[in-house]
Amino acid sequence: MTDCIFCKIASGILPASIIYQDEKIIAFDDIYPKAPTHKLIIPRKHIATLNDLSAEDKGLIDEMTAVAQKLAVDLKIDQSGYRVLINCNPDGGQVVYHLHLHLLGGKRLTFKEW
Ligand code: DGP
Repeated sequence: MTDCIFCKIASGILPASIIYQDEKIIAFDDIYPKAPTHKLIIPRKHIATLNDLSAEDKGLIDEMTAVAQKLAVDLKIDQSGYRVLINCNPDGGQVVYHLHLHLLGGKRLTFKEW
């Protein structure tokens, strides 16, 4: 997707503070952090929303949550706690239409983060 911000980050056209990458997944700092730790975990493949995840993407969410789990340990928020969430479409608060997990932690979270 040529005009997708997250595709541009995944392909290196746009800069980001990347903290993890493999052949399918990339993770980087959210530019507008809502918590002391706020990372985004995205597939390299352009998938607009959770609604667009198909059978051919089987296992992808598992891999993304496995990256969240690993980052929580690396960032030392696994024991204090964290939140992983996906916003879908306008009522879900989605702004960037490229599937992503938010990983939030480093403070006692409320539901005011969204
Ligand atoms: P959502 O509302 O779930 O679509 O969240 C999109 C997130 O993406 C939001 O927390 C801010 C972040 N974001 C938007 N543009 C950029 C960008 O250019 N770079 C980075 N690193 N994050 C971005």
